[in-house]
Amino acid sequence: MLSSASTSSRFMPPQATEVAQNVDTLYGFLLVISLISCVLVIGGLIYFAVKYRRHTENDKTPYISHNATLEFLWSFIPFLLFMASFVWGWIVYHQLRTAPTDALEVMVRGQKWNWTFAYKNGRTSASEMFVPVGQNVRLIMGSSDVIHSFYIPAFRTKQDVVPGRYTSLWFNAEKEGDYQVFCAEYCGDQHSGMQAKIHVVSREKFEDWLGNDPYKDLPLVEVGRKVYTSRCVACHTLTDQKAVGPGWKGVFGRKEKLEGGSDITVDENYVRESILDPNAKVVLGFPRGVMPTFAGQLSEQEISGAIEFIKSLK
Ligand code: HEC
Ligand SMILES: [Cu+2]
Repeated sequence: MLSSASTSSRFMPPQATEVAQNVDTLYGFLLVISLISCVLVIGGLIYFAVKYRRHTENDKTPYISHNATLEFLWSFIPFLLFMASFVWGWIVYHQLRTAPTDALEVMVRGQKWNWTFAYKNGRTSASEMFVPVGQNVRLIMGSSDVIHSFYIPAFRTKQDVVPGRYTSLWFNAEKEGDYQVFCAEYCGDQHSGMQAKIHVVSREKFEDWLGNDPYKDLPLVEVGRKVYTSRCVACHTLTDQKAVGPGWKGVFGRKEKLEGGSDITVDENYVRESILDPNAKVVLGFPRGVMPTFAGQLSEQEISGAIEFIKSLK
């Protein structure tokens, strides 16, 4: 059988949880069984084709109706293998799906095109989350728009994130490190950019982070930069290049043409309204309803920060 060490280093992402090792071992088993079956079937096919090929004009193939022993073996051995894969798969699946009751719970929200996280003490973060090493963690996940899927390759676990209901997954990361999260359900233009990092750190580091105000001592414009890189970067550039939404360079103070024929000078009120009620005024040439509202998601400090940041992009 493939050793899990070699699978992880050569063909697979790192295994950061026990479940990941179990998934890989089962996967290795299936791979080896399939390989052996393939060799037996294709090898047998070639062997018999050569061995029983027509030698002379009047070759006679003996008539064989059946062979009870052989038929039993080629039914019963696969049956055992199928049952073994089923039971083994069921055990690993059960482990993958059943969260321990003592898990640290974190709320996760997917929205085009980023992930945000909320901890019980009120600490929130976007595009990255911190968890202590060796801790059972349960994510309770929802979507604000379309179906997304929270996928952590190194943990070998993935769960759809659906509007209108909560789904969950759990993990226990055994190794400190940064692990990549992908969205694994096509959710529009910037789907492939819908990523996050899970930082698995020591318990002290985690407690530090959890109690830490992420914007402490930061000037507003830097708060805005953080908001931008975690929440707006999927759709807005810092140049005058348009992406999904308008580029931000030089936008502040400019006269903006709107859908419907009117125009408006971009000031603090307009930016604030664009963040909280994006469809109130839609920039000419851009689709309505693509920018999600950030009402209830950004604090006043973050909104002011975003305004300052946009203002700074001359
Ligand atoms: C899913 C894509 C998307 C995300 C994410 C997004 N926006 Fe937008 N944004 C748009 C689109 C599309 C428009 C143009 C249509 C409109 O006005 O609603 C727009 C327009 C704007 C405008 C008006 C710009 C102008 O030229 O007049 C502002 C200001 C703005 N967004 C701010 C933000 C901020 C701040 C964030 C992050 C907190 C953000 N947006 C996140 C898509 C997005
Ligand atoms: Cu997505």
